[in-house]
Formats: sequence, structure tokens, C-alpha cells
Amino acid sequence: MKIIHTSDWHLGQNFYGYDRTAEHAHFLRQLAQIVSREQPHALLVCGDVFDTMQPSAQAAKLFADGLIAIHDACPGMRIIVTAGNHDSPSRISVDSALWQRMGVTIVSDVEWEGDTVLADRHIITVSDVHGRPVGQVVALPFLRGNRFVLPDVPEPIDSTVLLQALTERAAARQSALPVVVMAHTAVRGNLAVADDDATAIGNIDYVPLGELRGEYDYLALGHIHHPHTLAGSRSRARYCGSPMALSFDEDYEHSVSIVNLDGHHEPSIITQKIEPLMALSTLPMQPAPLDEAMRQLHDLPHTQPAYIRLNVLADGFLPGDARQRAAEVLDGSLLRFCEIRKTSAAPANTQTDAVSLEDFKQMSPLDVATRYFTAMGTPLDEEHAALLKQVIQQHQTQEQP
Ligand SMILES: [Mn+2]
Repeated sequence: MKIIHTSDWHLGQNFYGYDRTAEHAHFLRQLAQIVSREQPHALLVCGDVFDTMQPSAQAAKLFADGLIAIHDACPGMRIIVTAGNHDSPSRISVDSALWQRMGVTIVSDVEWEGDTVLADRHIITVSDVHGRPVGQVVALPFLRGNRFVLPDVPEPIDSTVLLQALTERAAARQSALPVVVMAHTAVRGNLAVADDDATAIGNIDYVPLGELRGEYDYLALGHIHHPHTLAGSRSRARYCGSPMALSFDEDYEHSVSIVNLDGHHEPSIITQKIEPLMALSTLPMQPAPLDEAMRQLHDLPHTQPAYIRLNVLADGFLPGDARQRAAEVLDGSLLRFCEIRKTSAAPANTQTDAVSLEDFKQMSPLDVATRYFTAMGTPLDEEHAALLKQVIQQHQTQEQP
């Protein structure tokens, strides 16, 4: 089974007041070309189709026109779209009956009958042009609840067990075919070492990969915009990432993933780059004083369209007219001024007595907490230290098998 895995389109995004319709249309045209060339069995869109719960008419039109062009590029292809946390389940499924006629399945929410989940609505068989089944897709949207009841399972289960149960159900139907699971959630790779995953995840609450025990052949993930295969997954779990940068910090290459599955073998994955219509540029690369940053802004060639974030080094407040001055420099050009990022020249408090990684590994949790509170200016008192010590001990006893 050959699939194209994409997610996090965020159609209709308003970027510092600028409209990104042309950029999204540029992406959708590229996707139609990729589909036309690859002729995959399925296209999976794993959540966050729209940027907001109430997308504009323009964004809805972008979605419809784009999807029709993609469908026409490979009419036999199954398209499956799931809702992400940015999507409104009711809004995204308004035309789902109409879409179904074109081979487009929109899974906006968990399907219930009374108080049990309609499991089979979430398992979709994908066929080739001759109608022969080539694989199965378990399509799960962003899950808001955490108690699900299946008809033949007595106790309510949580979202990770639901994923596992549906995967097993799909595998039991046709054991030779690969099972692909679509999910929109934060999952972390299994290796304890700091890898790409950790930096991409930031502060999001994530589920360790090991907790998603289903026997899937490929876990097609959406939610995190940085494309990466999860550590320890043997190419079986991947974030395809967003097809374009949605913030200045997403200054990496964006892509869709082309995944080939052969039975239960390790999938082969090709990353297909998406060319941006507009660059997102932080200027200068390293923060510089306002006058220097403004000088560089003046000198910038104004021939290539780009969004600009000014990177300014300053203590205290910036002059009140700094934003206006920057915007005026770019007025009438192809460059769009967005914001000023201000960095303080004075080193942060916590950096004054940095500790090496080796030393850090040797420290007890209590040492770490003590250092933290000291750095924050309110040293840990004896009572709280004792309480914390007790909690740490309890936790460590529980961890023993
Ligand atoms: Mn997203």
C-alpha cells in the first residue's frame, strides 16, 4: 500500500494580520502534482486542516477546491481526513456525505451509537484500482474524552487503549494486510537520550510511544509541525509535519511523507519537500541593537516576498515608534513586517552557575529542586525540603516492580 501522509495544513491562518491563501493554494497545487506523479492508494490528512474552529468562507473554498484538484489527480485514491484540535468536528463534517461520494472520508469525531463506540466506522479498507484491498486505515481524530466503551469490552477504556483495540480489530479482519493508524496527538519516541524529538515537542504533554501498543504497521501522526520519525519506532511512527512554516520558529524544511507498506515489513518513507511561496525571515540572524537591525532592514533586497521578524538586542523598553519605523521601511515592498523579537543583553539569572550534563546526571531530584528554588530567589525551607523528600521516596518505592 502506498500512502501520502500529511497533516497540520492550518488553512485560513491569519499571520500577523496577513492572509496566507495564496501560500496555501501554492501548497495544494504541489500536493496535487505529487499525487498525480505517485498515484498512491490513499492520502491521509491527520488533523488541523483549518487553523480555527470557524474557518472563513475563503478557507472553506480553499479546502474544497484543493481537495477536488487532488482527487482529480488520482480519482481512484482514497482520501481520509481527520479532525485535529484546531478543527471544529461539526464544522469540518458539514459536507461529509457529499465528500463520501468522491471517495473522501472525513472523520471528525468519535462515532457513537448510544454509549458505545462504532468501531467499524473508524476502520477503512483501502483498495487498488481493481478493487482489491491493499490495506486498512484506523482513522482517529483528536480525542477529547478519555472514556470510551466498545460493544464487546465491558469496562470503559482510555484513548491509548481505544487505539490499540481498533488496531487489533482491523488486524483481525484481514491479517495479511498492513494496518495504518491515523492520530492527532503528542507522542514521544522511546529512547531516553535527547534526540530531535525532544526539541520538537517543547512543553506539550506527550504520551511515550511504548504506551501505544497496537500492532500497527505505520502510525501516521499529526499535531507536531516538525517532521520526524519517532526514535525506537523502526520507521513505524512518524510526524509528517506541517507543509509550510506556521511560525517564525518553524524555520526548517517542510514536506509531506510518501510511505510504502509491504505487508508487515518495515515501511519505506520518502520525504517530499514542499516549496514555500513566501519565506519567513528573522533579521538579523543574531540579535543586534535596534539601529543596526533597522540598517539591515533598509539594505535588504526587496525583490523576494518574505515575512520579516526583526531580531533586536535591547535592555529595557524599545522606542514606542520602533514597530512603525520598521513597517514604514518595508511599505510598498514585497516584504511584510510582522514583529520585533527583543532579546535582553544581560545574562539570565539561571545561567550564572551552569552545571555540566555529567554533574546533572549525578544529582538527586532533591538537589535539582534545591538549586531551582535558590536560582528563583526563594530558597527551599526545611519543611518543604522534608515534604519533597518524602514524596520522592514514595515515588521511588512505587517504581520498584
Ligand atoms: Mn497543528
